[in-house]
Amino acid sequence: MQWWKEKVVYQIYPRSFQDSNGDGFGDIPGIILRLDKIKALGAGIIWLSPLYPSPDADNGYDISNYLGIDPKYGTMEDMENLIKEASKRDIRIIMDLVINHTSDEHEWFQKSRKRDPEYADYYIWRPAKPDGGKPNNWTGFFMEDAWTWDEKRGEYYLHLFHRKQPDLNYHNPKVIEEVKKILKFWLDKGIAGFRCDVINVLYKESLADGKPRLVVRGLEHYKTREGTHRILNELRTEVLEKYDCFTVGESAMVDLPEAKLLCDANRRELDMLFYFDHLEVDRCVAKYISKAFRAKKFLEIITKWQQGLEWNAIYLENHDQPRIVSHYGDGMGKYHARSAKMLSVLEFTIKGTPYVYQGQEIGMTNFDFTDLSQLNDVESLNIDKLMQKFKIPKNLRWKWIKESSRDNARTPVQWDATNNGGFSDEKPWLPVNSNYKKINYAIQEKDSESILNFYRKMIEFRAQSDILLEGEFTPLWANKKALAYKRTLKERSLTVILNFGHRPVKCPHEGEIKLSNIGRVRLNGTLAPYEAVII
Ligand code: ISL
Repeated sequence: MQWWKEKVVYQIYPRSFQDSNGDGFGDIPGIILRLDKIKALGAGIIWLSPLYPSPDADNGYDISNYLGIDPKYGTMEDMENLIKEASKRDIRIIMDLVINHTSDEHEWFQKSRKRDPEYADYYIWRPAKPDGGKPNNWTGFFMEDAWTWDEKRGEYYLHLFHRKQPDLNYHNPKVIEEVKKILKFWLDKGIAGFRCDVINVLYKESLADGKPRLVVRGLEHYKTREGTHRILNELRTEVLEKYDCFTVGESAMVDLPEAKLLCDANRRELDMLFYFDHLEVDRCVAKYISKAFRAKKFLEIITKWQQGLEWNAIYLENHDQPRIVSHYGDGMGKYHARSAKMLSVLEFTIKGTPYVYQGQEIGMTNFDFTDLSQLNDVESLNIDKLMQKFKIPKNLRWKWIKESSRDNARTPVQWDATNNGGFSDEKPWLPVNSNYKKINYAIQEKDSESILNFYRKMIEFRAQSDILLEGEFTPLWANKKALAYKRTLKERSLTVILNFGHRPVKCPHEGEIKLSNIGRVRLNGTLAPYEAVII
């Protein structure tokens, strides 16, 4: 089994992880200070969200230099030190690779605007239509038009995200060569792989008008096209395979047939993929509007991906998603800890590489902001503007944004009960959730029954179980709020039963309990609220 299948990944969103120099921003020396905690959790890989120089139109996902470190996070020496310190603890590091777009402040874009012959075709430039209109009707992921006029060049450029994130032109072989240089640069520094941002939209096959859709109009012209498969194969065979590394792609609106192509080992493209289906069981209009959670539907989705792909990237949270305990758990309710533990049983008992997002292991909850003005997330701010156009009343807009905002996951990590949750001595860039005195690392480290200690136990349990690492996944049953599945290796199996609801449910199983989130020793026909058992 490849090493990246056995290990657990810990995602760090650097600006909210640990500030070491009192500027309100997390930084690399801060990460080094906390490495022992990640080790104690049992994670063996760290994924770092972008640390590259960036004007921060999208919190670092707009990169102005791929071969540098943004001074607010530290220096290249700090980065090298982090790789070394992590390695001492047997932890490997993967970087975020954001290559669909750069920042408009990247040197390439600056030269491209001026039609510098070397860079003129690095981006997707088009003249205005004869009537002055935009080149096509596409809209982007941040609910804006996908084209912006550039005065200097006298043309429109395409951006699927923010207007400060122009899309690179993958019809230009020079762009692919640049990406190879970036990969080599970091791999030579000892990086163990990449999380590849929106990787299935790189290649724009045509720029024809898109079919009518509310958001991302034009998607059918660039989602998982043949050109993208070709580029991924080229990067893999010419660069990545020469190193001991792996890739996890992040995909926009990918379906199973597309994912199968992207992850098929024989095609040599990606090693695994993040998709969103399983987090949208209770959402409609992508993720913005909520509906009831149905365990039956959830199990169907899990089963589809578990049985459809050889290997999955398992995650319940990241920097774009609400906190899982507030989403599928009981939030700050009386079952906060129990539901967080139940969700960890899910995460570590399905087949794939688990990704834990910073703070998930202590059950951090959604933010408790009270007003839109406190938000930073460009996506939330834009969706509010769009909803205003549709005359959606303010209280409803706030309700939906509160549930879906990416800032839910971006508040600083709650380390202890001191000022700013031990994250920083100064005012943090985004406020600390006011529940930090109740939910923090220091308290949970001392409490053997804490969520944190349960996570450690689950990670260890998975590491010791060949059934959980390699076994086949079979769904057993589900009703509105509870579900069960089995993992089988040869003649041995483990059955996992999870209750996602506030009420007890019938549980038709018998057997020796291997693990329980409420300390149960015997099954008696019912499962308690938010209970999880492995038998
Ligand atoms: O958040 C989303 C789905 O819940 C998305 O639409 C998200 O914007 C998309 O999945 C792409 O995300 C990635 O690329 C973006 C960046 O803003 C996100 O933070 C990143 O994870 C653009 O680089």
